[in-house]
Amino acid sequence: MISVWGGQTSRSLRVVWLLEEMGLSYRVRHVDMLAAEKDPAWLAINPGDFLPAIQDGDITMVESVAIMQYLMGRYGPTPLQPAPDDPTFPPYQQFLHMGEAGLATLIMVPLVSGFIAPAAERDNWGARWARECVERRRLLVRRQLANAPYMAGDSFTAADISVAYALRLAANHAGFTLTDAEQAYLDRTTARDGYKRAFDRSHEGL
Ligand SMILES: N[C@@H](CCC(=O)N[C@@H](CS)C(=O)NCC(=O)O)C(=O)O
Repeated sequence: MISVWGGQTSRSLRVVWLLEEMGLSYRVRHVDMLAAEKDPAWLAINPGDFLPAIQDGDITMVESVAIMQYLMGRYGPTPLQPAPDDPTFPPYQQFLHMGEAGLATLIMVPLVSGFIAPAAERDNWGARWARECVERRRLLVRRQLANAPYMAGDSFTAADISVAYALRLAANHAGFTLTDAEQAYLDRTTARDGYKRAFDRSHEGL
């Protein structure tokens, strides 16, 4: 069985959401990132100490988007991933990666600066720069939403799992204000049964 090492609001939600959408069996192993003493079993999985990670038989992987690509490749085909010759593949691929590399990674900077940094370091140039980058990059999301309900076009794909997670992180944990179109998109994607099950499984036993 696939094990997902994660936390309630961590990027493991992306992986669990994908697993739910694909109807695959898995178990969640919670990691307390704030624990004074790290669980040696967790550090053996990811000595870099960041979430999520998965184990699937002999395979251990980190990086949420790479994990999603692995799961779709290994257990697909799935409508969550258009074929490379499909016209929706280029926007799919772009937004799948933009959700993490272009958005969530940058969102983390104002997030940790605003909520974790010592008070004197909260308002800093790097955090302001990262926030402005995110604001500009969201223009690409909004341009897409002006033309289609989902990042790849008319159908929900893994690119939406990636981008919706980033918007949720921005709005719920980093003080960004979503536009009406972004909020409607977030509502639309997170209204899916797959998301609701993923959210519940991610919080189970806590
Ligand atoms: N690019 C990575 C980012 C992983 C990441 O930053 N995870 C956060 C939780 S959502 C974390 O564990 N942060 C703690 C740290 O990096 O020390 C991915 O998509 O999996």
